[in-house]
Amino acid sequence: MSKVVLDESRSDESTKGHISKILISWAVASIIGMSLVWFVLGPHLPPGTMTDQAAGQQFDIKFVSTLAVPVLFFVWFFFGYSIMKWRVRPGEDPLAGGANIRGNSKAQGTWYILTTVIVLGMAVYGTYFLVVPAGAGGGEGASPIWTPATKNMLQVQVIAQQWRFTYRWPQFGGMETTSLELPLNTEIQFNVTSLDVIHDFWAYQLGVKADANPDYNNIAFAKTQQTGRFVVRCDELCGIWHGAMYNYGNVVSQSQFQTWATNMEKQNAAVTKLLPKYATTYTPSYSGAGGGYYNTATDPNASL
Ligand SMILES: [Cu+2]
Repeated sequence: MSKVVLDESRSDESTKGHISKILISWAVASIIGMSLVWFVLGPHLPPGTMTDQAAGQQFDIKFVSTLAVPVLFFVWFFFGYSIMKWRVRPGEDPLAGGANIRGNSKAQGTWYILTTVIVLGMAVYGTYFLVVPAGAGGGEGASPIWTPATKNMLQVQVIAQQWRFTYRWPQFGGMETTSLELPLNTEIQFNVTSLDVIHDFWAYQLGVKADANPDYNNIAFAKTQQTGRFVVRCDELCGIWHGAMYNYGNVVSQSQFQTWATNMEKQNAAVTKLLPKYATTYTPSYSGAGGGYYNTATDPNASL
């Protein structure tokens, strides 16, 4: 029979000493870790700060990541300390164990209260920021709950179809472009729709990711605050060329944008005339059977 040896550090009397050792090292490491995540990693977290929406999302990720540090460290520190101090050593009876935590109402109570506060707190935080700042760039449907304070917005209609995005500009004669240029320091209203299946307009660096559904106008807002290039991807599996359904856009100065838009309007004038009148959605049900989005006179499939 093996001899039971319990060293002094495993007795109930020294429990308090163990706990304070764990708590002090955990607290110090947590403060360092949280500062590193907030100040060093934070500014590099996705999706950047090109729009107010993107900056809001970056803040949320930074905030939640910082909160996660003490939780993660507590698990690691408790685990590490347990292995170092309380592991069974050769010759010890594994069943002798240490202090029994079961039935310890203080430990249980603390655990219940702390985890409840953390989970409910994050649920409230997440729900608030999902609704209040423009649906967090996710698209709020046809009648948004939250709208920006300004009425002075650039309207951009995003039209998805297999397998590309095009953009219509009701404030520029209803022209349609294949590229997306946006002016700096401007509130943009994206009206996202689809001509065929479900797509998803994901302008990564703009912090906008809104589903594009046929016969539906999904509205998302974002205010540009930095110039630069951004990528637009389809983020809803939409057929065989889904993976190739992406392009790039630019946030440029307001004067550059004006030049681009007026040039495009002139260049596209002949094509714009052939397009159906600007509307929030385009489906066969809007223009009668057989026509749909396309002009029946030129659409080879109109008789199908
Ligand atoms: Cu798609």
